[in-house]
Amino acid sequence: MITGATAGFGRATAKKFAENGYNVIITGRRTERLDEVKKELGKNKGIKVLTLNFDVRKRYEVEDIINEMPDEWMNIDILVNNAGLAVGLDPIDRGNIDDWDRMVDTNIKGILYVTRAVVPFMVARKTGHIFNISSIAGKEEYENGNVYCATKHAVDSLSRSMRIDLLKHNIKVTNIAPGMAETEFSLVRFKDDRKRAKEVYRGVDPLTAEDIADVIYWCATRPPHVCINDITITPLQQANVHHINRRQ
Ligand code: NDP
Ligand code: 8X3
Repeated sequence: MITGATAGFGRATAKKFAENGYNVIITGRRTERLDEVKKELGKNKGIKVLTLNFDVRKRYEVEDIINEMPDEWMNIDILVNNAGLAVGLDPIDRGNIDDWDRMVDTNIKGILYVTRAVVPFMVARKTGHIFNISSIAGKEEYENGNVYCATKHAVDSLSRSMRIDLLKHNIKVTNIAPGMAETEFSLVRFKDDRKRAKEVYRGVDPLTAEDIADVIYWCATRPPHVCINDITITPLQQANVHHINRRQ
């Protein structure tokens, strides 16, 4: 199950797993996009695709839709908690509180609601692998990143907590911390301001969604006794949130 599979990392990850013979559950809010991705994934012979249309912020919707899945889909082996977003880039004294709510509700509460609904099935089977998509913004802070950074720090922390709590149940937990990657992320952050979104990647060859999908797939296909706990991945030109070697 991959949350937020209608774009970016989630869509590329769904494609990677489908190409490698996995049945996939893809989720998101945009129904037309879910249908489009399902059609694309369906080209891989012998695999099944289930689309679930929900907003990860809506606790009861998440619970009901996951609990009402057909029985054959209940045995989720891998959960990729990917749905998330940044909205705005404002100093703490001028931040838009609605933007803050969207980030906290999606990036923290969304992961909690989905994990709480899916993981009991993994615990019952004593197997499973959870991926949480955090960020380098979950390792460090940058100017005006305040609330987004805080939500991703929370994800980073939750990954470690999940690993501890689920240790006795044989469940792997992997925290993924990507740097700059060109997806719909900046368009969402800057509310469809294409010029501002493009400027983020000026003079840099950013990561692609496929780069992240490759890393997730690699982690998921290690031998049973190996758990990759945490991976930070940035473009060659980015050392951390502050140091970027842009071409002039
Ligand atoms: P995209 O904007 O391209 O994709 C985000 C996905 O999340 C979409 O499929 C969207 O689907 C889904 N989503 C957003 N809000 C909700 C919601 N409330 N309920 C359900 N689904 C939702 O961004 P990325 O692929 O870049 O981002 C994926 C994750 O990676 C995020 O958590 C992001 O914070 C993180 N990240 C991104 C980086 C980057 O530079 N791109 C770097 C580090 C981390 P829909 O709109 O259809 O609901
Ligand atoms: C996305 C990467 O550096 O824009 O999480 O916060 S950054």
